[in-house]
Amino acid sequence: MLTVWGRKTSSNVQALMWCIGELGLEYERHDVGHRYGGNDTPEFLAMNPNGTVPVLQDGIGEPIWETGAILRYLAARYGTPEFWPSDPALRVPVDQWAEWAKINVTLSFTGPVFWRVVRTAPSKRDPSAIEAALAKLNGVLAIAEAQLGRHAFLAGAAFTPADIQFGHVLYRYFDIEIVRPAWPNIERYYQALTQRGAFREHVMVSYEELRVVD
Ligand SMILES: N[C@@H](CCC(=O)N[C@@H](CS)C(=O)NCC(=O)O)C(=O)O
Repeated sequence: MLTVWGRKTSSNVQALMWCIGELGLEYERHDVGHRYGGNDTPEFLAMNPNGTVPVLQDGIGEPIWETGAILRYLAARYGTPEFWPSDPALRVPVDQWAEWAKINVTLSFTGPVFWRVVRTAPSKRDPSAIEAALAKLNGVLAIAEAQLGRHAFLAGAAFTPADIQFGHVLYRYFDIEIVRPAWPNIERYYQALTQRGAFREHVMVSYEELRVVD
């Protein structure tokens, strides 16, 4: 049994839960973080000194933090060779695109765009900052658009953790009120993700509890 600490509106928790769902693993999840609190207690900080979610514990094993590390742990322990190949030469594109998505897409979207649009009161929003952030994000998404023109999934023909690190922000990207260029390949890919049960259950989740209003 897996235990997850983290609220379901956290994008990183969503990535982890989507992975758990894809792998068909049993879990229990505790709402922690943001309005639920609980991530500044001595008990939580003993599990994760950063005070961030998610944290995963597999059975009575050591608690694990950093979503990328958790995904790799689950992939290695419970995934198929197609999901996360054991051959380093076959695995490296998966890790490469997963790292790329985490560092470029997530960091260019969540704070700079999503927070400025949803987690900022309308009267305090800064349209020029949002526009500049979208321009930067678009430069990164153009790389994904080209890659998805060549492959069904981000790292090739198979669904892998790279798709989780990239795809988990797409629900919010396509749902919030922003200007989006046409991305035919990303849109085709996103539509395919929305057909996956685990994506629908764990990623297509209301973010209204995060919204800041005037
Ligand atoms: N690099 C960490 C970042 C974790 C992180 O920043 N989590 C956010 C939620 S997405 C958090 O804990 N925020 C504080 C809170 O929810 O109270 C990871 O990938 O797991």
